Amino acid sequence: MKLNNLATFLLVVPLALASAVPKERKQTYNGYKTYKIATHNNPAEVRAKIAKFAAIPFNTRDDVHLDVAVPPEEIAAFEALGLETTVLSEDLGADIAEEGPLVAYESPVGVQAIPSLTWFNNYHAYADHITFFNDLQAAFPTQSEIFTVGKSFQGRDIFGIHIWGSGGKGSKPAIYFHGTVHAREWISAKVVEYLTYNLLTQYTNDTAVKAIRDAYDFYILPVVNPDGFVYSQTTTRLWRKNRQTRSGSTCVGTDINRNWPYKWELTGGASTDRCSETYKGLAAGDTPENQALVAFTQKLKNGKGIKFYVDWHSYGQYILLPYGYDCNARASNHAAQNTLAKNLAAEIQKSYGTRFTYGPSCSTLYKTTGSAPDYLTDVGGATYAWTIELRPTSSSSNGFVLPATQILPASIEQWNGLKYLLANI
Ligand code: 0X9
Ligand code: ZN
Repeated sequence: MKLNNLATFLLVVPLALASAVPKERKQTYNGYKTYKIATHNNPAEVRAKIAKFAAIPFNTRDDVHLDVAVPPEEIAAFEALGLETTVLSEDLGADIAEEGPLVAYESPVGVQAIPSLTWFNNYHAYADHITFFNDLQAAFPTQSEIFTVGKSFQGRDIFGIHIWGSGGKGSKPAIYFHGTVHAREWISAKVVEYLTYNLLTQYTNDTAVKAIRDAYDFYILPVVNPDGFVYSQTTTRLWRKNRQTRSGSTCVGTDINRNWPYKWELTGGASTDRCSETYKGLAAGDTPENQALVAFTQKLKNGKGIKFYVDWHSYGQYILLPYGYDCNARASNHAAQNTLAKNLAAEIQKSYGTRFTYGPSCSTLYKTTGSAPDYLTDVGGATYAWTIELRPTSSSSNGFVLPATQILPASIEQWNGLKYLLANI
């Protein structure tokens, strides 16, 4: 082979190989219409009827209704089925456009400068979430530090911030938050970041904040499923699980909130189908994300203990108390939990009138096995371990896709709620 031919070969072959590898393109969802289909306790029948469609189911509880996004070319045939439907949205693509673009974040200028509140006007790429958190910590170096608990399946750090008060680092019981275990629930990272922002910036301005900061150590992880979160931003907006591959299946992803090693083995609250949105894994705790979170949870338990855990999700506007694994099981301090949740809902409502429903998670929403709050309660020893499902309500829209204009109000109402909560536990 002559040299110039070799050069051509070297240039062309990699290009040809590259084009042979399918590159995943970003899913736009333009023209997708979303529906709520009534299932009347027979979701299998509805699922069978729509099996031939490329419609994407996007809710996890389907005994009452199954929510689906139908591609434009299938809308006529789907409607001809005559199912009992309500239209949630005429165009999911338009809703995603309203959610706004991922705006580039700019670090504040100056030594120990506090990031701008404009962070909460838009959604941002995952890399910017890391920078924002680092910037925020750097502005309060004597009261906080960044930590990592381990790595995701694809090797990203699972990070958080530890914030302490006048008692010094690690001297008080833990307030422990996880955000974005479900990739598509973007509002969860934002709300958790807003709470973090205020815990740090209001310490010297607000005596109520000083009191809660001095009473607890805070451990806040805004994105515990970084691989899924990145994938929801680059490729499939409605991605939920992690991005773990397993031999013998083309379906990707395990639901980290069905993988915790507690009541994992029970049936009816998770799926053994690898393609399901609630796939539980092959064994309890067989996701790297869960292993990292379990190890860190044990560390907190063995330290000063865990006073309050919240797993921040969306959507539906719920405050969910233990347990998920059994609809009749109640925490030993259930009465106190219920009163607190009731008062929290009232406090949240004061800001913008947003209504949150509260109660034990299984009986209020649905059964879940291997979920975080059950583990935190019975194994982690947390006094309270809740799930909070943020805006919007479950009946209004494409819940995971919340317009950027709602980031701040959704965050402020939780901040006001949190101040109440932590002053009353
Ligand atoms: O299914 C989940 O993991 C949570 N809902 S979501 O729509 N964000 O996926 C709910 C977890 C709450 N726990 C129970 N219902 N048991
Ligand atoms: Zn969720």
